[in-house]
Amino acid sequence: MSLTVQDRLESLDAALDAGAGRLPDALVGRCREVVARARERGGLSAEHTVVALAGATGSGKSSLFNALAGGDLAAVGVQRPTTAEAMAAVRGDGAQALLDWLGVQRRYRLAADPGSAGGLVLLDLPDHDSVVTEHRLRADRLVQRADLLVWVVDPQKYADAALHEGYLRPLAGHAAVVVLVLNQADRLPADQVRAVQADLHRLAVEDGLDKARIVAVSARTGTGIAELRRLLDEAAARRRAANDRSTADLRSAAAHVLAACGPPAGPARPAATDRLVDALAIAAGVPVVTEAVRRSAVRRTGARTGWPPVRWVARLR
Ligand SMILES: Nc1nc2c(ncn2[C@@H]2O[C@H](COP(=O)(O)OP(=O)(O)O)[C@@H](O)[C@H]2O)c(=O)[nH]1
Ligand SMILES: [Mg+2]
Repeated sequence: MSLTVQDRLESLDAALDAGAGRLPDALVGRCREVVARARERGGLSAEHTVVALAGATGSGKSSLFNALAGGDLAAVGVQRPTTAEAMAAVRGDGAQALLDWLGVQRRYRLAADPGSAGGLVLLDLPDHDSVVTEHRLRADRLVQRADLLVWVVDPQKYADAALHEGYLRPLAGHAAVVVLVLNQADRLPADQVRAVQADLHRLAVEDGLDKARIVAVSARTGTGIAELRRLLDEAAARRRAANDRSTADLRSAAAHVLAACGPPAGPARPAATDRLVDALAIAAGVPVVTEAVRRSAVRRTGARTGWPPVRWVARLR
């Protein structure tokens, strides 16, 4: 799909204008936020890839952060058992405005690595399941703003419903910018690591993240860390993750709007509806639109008109 992020966000914006007052307010509000975020990220460093280490309490995010950052941060360590505020390890100049937008104050510089191209902002997030609301909100904000999401899970909690239903399922269609890391692999024999990885893959498929990469690591022994670092370095070198994240967000938002519109109403469909659907088709990309229409058509079998507020359609005639 050759549509640019700019094409998509303008189309979605136009569709939201056309649908304002007729689409559910909460949906319009969420979609406006998606548009604003994509626009803001597009105005910030394209040289840097923002990688967030997200996950539950004790999964090992902070340990992984230190392992990935190498000796640079080892001296800093993590003073408290839980991470209250995000911390950034930054490679490459010119990330200040991006870090301000992310709202991350604790910043450390990573040594330049001659073997890796592309700027990197590696973030250690507070726990998404923290008992402290403020920590949770900080984590959520960064989950929304990061380019590439590394979800850190452990052998005990990898199947938690709170993770899959609350965080991974809403990221359906985002597989290009999601990596699932099974940490603490040292706690299992090798065959069980493979079994858990396979089960995690099964759950990821259910979450709509079929192609998300899965890596087994141990922050404690160092197993798999080089592979994970290589994966992140490759993403930084490609400089595509910010674009891919915004594209996935905009497609998903457009598909939700389209689903709220219902299926096409047939030959008598008014022109304004066509315009909105065209705008959404551009925002989402045709395959997503087709899929959304099909799903909503199934859900609304029997509905006589595709457009939710029949009143609105009537008013436009
Ligand atoms: N066995 C083992 N323990 C780990 C590993 N990674 C982290 N831990 C331990 O798990 C606990 C929580 O780690 P931490 O990095 O603070 O997790 P966070 O809450 O996700 O940031 C600490 O006691 C770590 O030493 C690992 O790969 N293997
Ligand atoms: Mg932590």
